[in-house]
Amino acid sequence: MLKAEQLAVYFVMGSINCKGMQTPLQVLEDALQAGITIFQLREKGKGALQGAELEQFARQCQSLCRQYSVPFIVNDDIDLALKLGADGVHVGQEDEALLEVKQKLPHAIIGVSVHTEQEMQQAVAGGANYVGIGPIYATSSKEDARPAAGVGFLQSMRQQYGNFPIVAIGGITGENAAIVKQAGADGVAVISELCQSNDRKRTVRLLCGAEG
Ligand code: 3NM
Repeated sequence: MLKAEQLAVYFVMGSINCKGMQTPLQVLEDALQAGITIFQLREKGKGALQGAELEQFARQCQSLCRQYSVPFIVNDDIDLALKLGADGVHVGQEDEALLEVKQKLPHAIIGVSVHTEQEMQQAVAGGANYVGIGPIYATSSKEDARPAAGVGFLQSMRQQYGNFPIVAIGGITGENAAIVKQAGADGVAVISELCQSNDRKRTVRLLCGAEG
């Protein structure tokens, strides 16, 4: 249902992350054209869309992702994911319990953020399809982000969990992506690096770990 390769370049975005000349939908389409492999709608923070506006925006994102055959994942909002028939959801430790999420969305891709061995163990045993580990480096895109953890925890989870799909997040750029992948991540998840890029094809290549 989810291949680890699909995590390679994981674009996370909400409308407030796009402050440049392009609209959020233009940013998403450009990123899809550039070759992102999975997309997560994370509509959070001050000024985030809500209700009918959020639903409309989410449907537009979903439709773009479909055109490029890229999985469309919804952050946190299980009801929205259900309503839209999203390909998946991503939940944190504070969000709905994994068991409930699986009951509500038995066929969806389920990602869980983990920060400790215990959380990792619970996510894997509970049937998560992939885990997100972060923040690896300092980030300004998440208000309540924990301190940067570096690649140590990621490395040790890779060693303990064989080929279980892992995506790394937090402060990842074209410059440090190769280090993160070497440490064991199947892919890198980014907000700023793609939202703020002037050349998304090049950014995607760099995030893949390829030469610019
Ligand atoms: N989750 P950027 S860090 C959404 O640590 C998110 O779980 C994180 O944004 C975590 O690529 C983060 O701009 C923000 O650093 C990532």
